[in-house]
Amino acid sequence: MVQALQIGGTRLMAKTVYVLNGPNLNLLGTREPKTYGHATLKDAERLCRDAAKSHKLGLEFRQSNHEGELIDWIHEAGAGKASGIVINAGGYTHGSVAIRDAIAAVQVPVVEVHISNIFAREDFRHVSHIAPVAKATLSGFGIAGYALAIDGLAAMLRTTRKA
Ligand code: CA2
Repeated sequence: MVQALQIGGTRLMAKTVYVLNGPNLNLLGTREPKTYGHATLKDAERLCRDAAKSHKLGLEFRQSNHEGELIDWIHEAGAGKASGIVINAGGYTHGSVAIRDAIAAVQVPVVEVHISNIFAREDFRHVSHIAPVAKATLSGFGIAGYALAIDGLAAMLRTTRKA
């Protein structure tokens, strides 16, 4: 993992992407295949590792069933450990003001990802508290959405560096 480095007077940006997964995503591939497919979270991690490697980015891939732990990780990523965050907040997407506030508080770009198309499901899933504070949202690409989110983040980081 490459973190922020100070060389002389020059501060180099962290080149790691944090991929954070919320509650119940550890169950991926074991239940509800019609909605989430047969792939596991480990499969999603593999896709992320390949995508990050292709962009010469490091990867931290984590899952938690606890809101506070996810918030701690967002703070950690924002405190110089990461250059961007990909987050699937699971059910917290539709209910957690605290996760939304944590995302709004960090300076790094955040991309929201959902395996299923949340807009084609129950009404309560149509609202994301994260979307208004995220740079982008991907929803409905299955686990391929994770790799697409890293591709998009890498493109954003390239643009930011040139500016
Ligand atoms: O589509 C997504 O990625 C979701 O973020 C998944 C969440 C759901 O609450 C969101 O509305 C959309 C649920 C994650 C739970 O995943 C399971 C996977 C297999 C079996 C049971 C749950």
